Amino acid sequence: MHTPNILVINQLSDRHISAITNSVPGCSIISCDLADAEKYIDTAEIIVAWGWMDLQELYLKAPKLRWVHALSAGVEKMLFPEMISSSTLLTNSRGIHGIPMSEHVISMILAFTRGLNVFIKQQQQRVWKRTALEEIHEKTIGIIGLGSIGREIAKRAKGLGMRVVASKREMTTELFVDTLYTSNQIEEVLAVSDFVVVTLPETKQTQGLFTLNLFKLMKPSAYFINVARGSIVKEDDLSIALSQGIIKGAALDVFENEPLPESSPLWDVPNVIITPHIAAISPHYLDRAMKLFCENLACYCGGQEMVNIIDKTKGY
Ligand code: OXD
Repeated sequence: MHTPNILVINQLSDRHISAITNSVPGCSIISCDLADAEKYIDTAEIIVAWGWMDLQELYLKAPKLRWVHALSAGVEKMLFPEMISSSTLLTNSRGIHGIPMSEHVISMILAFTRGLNVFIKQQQQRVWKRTALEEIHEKTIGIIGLGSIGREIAKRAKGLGMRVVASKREMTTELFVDTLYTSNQIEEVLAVSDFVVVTLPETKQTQGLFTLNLFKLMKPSAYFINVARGSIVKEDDLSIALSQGIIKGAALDVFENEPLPESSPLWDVPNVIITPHIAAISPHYLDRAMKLFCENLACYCGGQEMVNIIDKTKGY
């Protein structure tokens, strides 16, 4: 079996290093921070890093590199021109985000329906005041960009008695979706949804997709939840939609600029829950990511078909 040199730009535990060497005995692994990676780049055939790391400079100094693997689902920073036009393989960690991200989305929906966003603020001010509350039972969730994350959200939403509609590029048979639309029919999803959840990848087609015109198609009572990428939403338009009551509220985990600048109007809009890009965080994340990488590594070294290969022209 082929035994490559692997440069992992993340600190790995002994357990993770053993998992790699168990899947391909004889391979060599360096685990370091981005600042130190240049020292080891000469011999690296595989780089494992996060999709938000700027690897362009390192990439240009890597004579033996054949494969870059992202520990994240997003690979936006890895799609620089030299990478796109090269034959370097690019893979990501899609498929491991479903559990934490669906739990995050359901918790945002429950936070709005049970008034937690209001009551937590009131508690800080020692205020005892009731407000109108809702149920999620028989409410409609609309998942824009149904994939492995959306499917986990759909499963949990169905379990809570919700109606599930979704949009997706290709039509498939979906166990937990009541009505599936194509990606050209997003309007239909927006019109019927009480909660709109974005789980699209960032691509040229999805950048800036959510403008005021789309928010205007949503119900005024509806909530918008973005756990995908901030660039998919025109943030100024979202602020207008929220402050003018075009939609009721939003739970936002991702932003055009991260960290969200202190000057952003979104901090002050009522009915907005802001989280710092944590929807996928889980104590099991790295274990799942390394398992996926090790399985792919065994395929790479054994000449078998690999999974999660990014189509660099499409961007996902
Ligand atoms: C990812 C993320 O891309 O968590 O993996 O945003």
